[in-house]
Amino acid sequence: MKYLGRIVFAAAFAIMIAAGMGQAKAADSSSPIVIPTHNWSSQVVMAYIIGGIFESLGDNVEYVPADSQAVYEAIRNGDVTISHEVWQSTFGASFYNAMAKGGLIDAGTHEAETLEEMGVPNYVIENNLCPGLPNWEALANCQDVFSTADSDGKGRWLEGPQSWHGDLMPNRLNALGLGDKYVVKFAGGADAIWAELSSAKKEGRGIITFNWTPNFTDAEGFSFIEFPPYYDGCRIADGGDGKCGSPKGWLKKAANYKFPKTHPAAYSAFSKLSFTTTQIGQMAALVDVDKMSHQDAAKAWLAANEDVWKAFTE
Ligand code: TMO
Repeated sequence: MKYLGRIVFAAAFAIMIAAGMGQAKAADSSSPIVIPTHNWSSQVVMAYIIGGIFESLGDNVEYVPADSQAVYEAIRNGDVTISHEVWQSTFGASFYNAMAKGGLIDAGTHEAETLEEMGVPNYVIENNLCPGLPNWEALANCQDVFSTADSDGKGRWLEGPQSWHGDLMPNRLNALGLGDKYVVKFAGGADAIWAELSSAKKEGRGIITFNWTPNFTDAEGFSFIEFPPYYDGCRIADGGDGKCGSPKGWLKKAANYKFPKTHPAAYSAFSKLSFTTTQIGQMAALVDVDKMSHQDAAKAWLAANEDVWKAFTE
């Protein structure tokens, strides 16, 4: 009896503590969490996935199309709440600039490692279209293999939209002494890169494009060109001579500094959230291979991966 009494007392006490803690923990603000969308597929799908996770916690969410460089300033000043794909090579400088000015915090790093680099489809190497690739020095002897109708007899480097990189690739070509042999053409959007890759493959023709991993192309395989290794400061924009490739980099998350206070539950989930190379590649594939809308892709991913994302909310 005495023993049972103790158990009942202990149980009641545990309930009181639990209830008390529930009250002490501030609820998330009902003001919307503003999530940016950019112009590559995994980022947009992941935006809706994260929005879905926040909604499962009772939060309100808003999506805004945003420039992928200017977004860090927008997070710093509070117009946008988070960024969930901060790629080291393309956005590291903007991310740290905003952090230095104040108002933007580092909300952790995804498990996936990243690379954003020029490369060729595997058949270019397998069929030996440019002997010596993936070593960059091989490029000096095969500009003809990569020339196109609009490249003035030079080889074409098909870059992503200029909003991602600015003059990084034209600078790199010149720094490496390839400026007379190659010219950079900027794609209007990621879809233009995928369309070019697909028609080049059908024709068995040589092509050099900007690409990245994690991406849907990981599944089939893609060969990134091996440039002289990256080191901090090697780029012309960072004061270097520009003779370097892109870093094997990180993929971070950023948030406005007030987010942990205004939305503690959502912030906790966001800080725990981490995706792998395979998961991010699949998010892109749902759109770029399976041709789903970004929203439907996110719904399908959330439904199929509850075990992955529910853990972030606990
Ligand atoms: C920013 N991106 C993943 C397109 O290189």
